[in-house]
Amino acid sequence: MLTIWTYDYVPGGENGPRGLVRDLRLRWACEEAALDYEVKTTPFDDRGSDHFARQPFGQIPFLEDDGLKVFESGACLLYLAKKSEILMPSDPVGEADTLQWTIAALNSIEMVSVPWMVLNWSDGPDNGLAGWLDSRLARMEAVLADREWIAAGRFTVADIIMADVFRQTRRADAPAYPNIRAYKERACARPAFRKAHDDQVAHFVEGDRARSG
Ligand SMILES: N[C@@H](CCC(=O)N[C@@H](CS)C(=O)NCC(=O)O)C(=O)O
Repeated sequence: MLTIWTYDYVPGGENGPRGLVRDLRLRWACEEAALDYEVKTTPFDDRGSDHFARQPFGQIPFLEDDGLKVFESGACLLYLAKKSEILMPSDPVGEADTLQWTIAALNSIEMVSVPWMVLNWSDGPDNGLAGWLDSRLARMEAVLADREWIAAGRFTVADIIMADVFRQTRRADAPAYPNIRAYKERACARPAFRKAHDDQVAHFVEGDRARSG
């Protein structure tokens, strides 16, 4: 049985992260591949030494599989992808394509979009990183002009990470990026995404009850 670890609580409200917390990536992959999993929690408020022992930055998600432990959502996704061809083709060409786009989502898009998002809080959307982010989004807009899914000619784990990176980046919703928006909508219409999303939201509602009770 796989265990996906997340927080017991994250702030709610309109600008809170519920529905965007990165354990969703792992839930989504397990749902797509019909892998059995459970969800366990670590405290959001008091991150103790046992949390840092499992995730050196005190973040979530992290994954356990029969004693084996993995952190970093990208590493967890690639670990899960080894368990099911639904997530990553086993032929060398399809596998390489899936790997390269998984890393591109993390290391070429998210590495720009997260710093942009942080600056957005203080300096607004047209902050000093907007041009850099726009150049990456414009390239993705062109790439997505003629493909339904990002790698291997079909849905793979690379779509889970790419679509989720776009979900976290409000700038990707700009009118300049219709292909990105359509891609994100395709991904989010998948039953596995909807289940993962709704389960995460319900998890944090339940967490609220536990805190107030
Ligand atoms: N690179 C990490 C980032 C993980 C991350 O940012 N997790 C957020 C939740 S979505 C978190 O734990 N934030 C609290 C913090 O950074 O202290 C990954 O992809 O797993």
